[in-house]
Amino acid sequence: MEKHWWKEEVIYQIYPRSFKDSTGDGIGDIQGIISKLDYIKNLGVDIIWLSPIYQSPNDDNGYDISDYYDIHPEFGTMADFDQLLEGIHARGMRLIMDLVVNHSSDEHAWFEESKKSKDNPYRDYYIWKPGKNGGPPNNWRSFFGGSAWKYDPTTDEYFLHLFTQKQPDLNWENPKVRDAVVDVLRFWLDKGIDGFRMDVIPLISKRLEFADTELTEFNDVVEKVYSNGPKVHQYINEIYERAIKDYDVMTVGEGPGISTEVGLKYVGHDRGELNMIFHLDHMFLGHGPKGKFDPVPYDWTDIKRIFKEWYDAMGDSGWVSIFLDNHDFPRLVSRFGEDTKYRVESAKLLSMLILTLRGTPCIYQGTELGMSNVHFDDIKDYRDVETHNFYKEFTEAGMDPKEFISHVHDHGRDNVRTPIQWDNSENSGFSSGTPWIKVNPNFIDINAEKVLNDADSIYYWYRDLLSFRKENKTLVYGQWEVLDVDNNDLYVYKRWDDNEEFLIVLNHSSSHHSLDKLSLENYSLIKSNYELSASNALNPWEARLYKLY
Ligand code: ISL
Repeated sequence: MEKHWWKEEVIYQIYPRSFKDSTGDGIGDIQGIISKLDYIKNLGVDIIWLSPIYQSPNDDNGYDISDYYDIHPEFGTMADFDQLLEGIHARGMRLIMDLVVNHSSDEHAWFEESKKSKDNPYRDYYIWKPGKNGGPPNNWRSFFGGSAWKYDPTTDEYFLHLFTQKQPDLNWENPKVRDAVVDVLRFWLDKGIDGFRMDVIPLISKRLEFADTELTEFNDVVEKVYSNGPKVHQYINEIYERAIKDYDVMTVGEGPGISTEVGLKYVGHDRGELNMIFHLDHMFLGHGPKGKFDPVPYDWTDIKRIFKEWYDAMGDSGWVSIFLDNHDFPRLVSRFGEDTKYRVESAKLLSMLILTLRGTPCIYQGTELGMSNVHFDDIKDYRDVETHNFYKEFTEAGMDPKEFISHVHDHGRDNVRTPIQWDNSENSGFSSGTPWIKVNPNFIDINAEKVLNDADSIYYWYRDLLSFRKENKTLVYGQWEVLDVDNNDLYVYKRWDDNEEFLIVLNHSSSHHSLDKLSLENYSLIKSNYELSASNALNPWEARLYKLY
């Protein structure tokens, strides 16, 4: 097993809009992040991943970039960015940026040129096709609802957008596009950043037949039609060879559609592609044929099966990141834990899971506070383009708006985009102005000030486990084996190497359980989210970590 800093360190994701506002305009910004760097450092994380802060019309909150070389004024200036990078490095941390190059904004200068005429020099920067039978070129659907093609009357053709209509897909077949991406990479790498999180990177190579698909499950379409196209590895390898490999940096690819069968092609140590991926199999659990607002049941045995499949698929030759939430999914405590009676216990249990599986842990902002989902009743309180597009689509197809909102409460992306709850003052200390999205009303009870004053809080539990992981490389590189495989309430597994062995016992249920079946005589109990006790009786959501004598 190759050893690398990016396997040993832990990522903390910041969604800048919602982190901390320094100006009072209601939008988080770079100076806000700078003011909280000591807070982040004290938590014990190492690598900050910043969601996009570039120029953007914000149709998809910055994942629609109109200038890759400039900072959006609502976040600050390039001087602010330089100060941030310096502040992060001065504290011994690293910074990785979001690279969104499957698509740009339709307000990017390239697209504005591209749409002007069929012979414009930028025409082939994007994917244009004539219509078919009076409609779009094929039946592909966008991730955010509706056709993946938009008609443009200027040239009487359609352009491809796998996300919103304001996110046209770039045409990676065009070498000039790849040159332009390499330039962007080198610009930021030369500034001294420490790597990239690559947005929807398996989507960059298209299947050029643009054939209709007969698949009906959206997740299947993503995997078999949009992702893993014929030249994807060639393109990723090209940007590695022409930019990444000259720097000591890390890359993590966001992996919709990357299955265990193809995972190693992206992250195999000898591939010259990515260091690791965020595989999404466990995050897409519960998404029905029409996606997240068309939910289907699943349980913990599914989650465990997926972790096992990925561990086996990677072996000692590849690497993944371990995470249970990010800016696209609900709060982990609400989705995988129990966010009322056992909120604190279950949040602690989930953190033990993230920090003891094999892979680079990634923690989303606010998770360390135990922040939970928000339940707005009015669609007008939501900001996410995905929620609004599907609200229209589902209610027009006959779904009761109340039912749709209940799915949003469970799955909507705004659950994790409400402002960070710094204290119990107005607007949760996030902003002196009106926040761009309402604060979760539970900020009175759940906030940073409170957890920092409570030695038994989720925050200090994270801090303790983060430093424990740092001191015990067995938890990073060691082997992993699950002992009680089909148990839907208990997750029991070992991590070991030549020097140490740890046993982790997680009761991910609100019931009491007994450990009588396990022989624990040779183990000492090191950590529990309840009082340390030799008893074999597990409390609801109890998480224990034992060490072999
Ligand atoms: O959240 C999802 C859909 O409900 C995911 O499918 C998500 O769209 C997918 O993982 C791609 O996400 C990334 O690219 C999008 C952007 O909106 C997301 O925020 C980003 O993480 C387009 O850039």
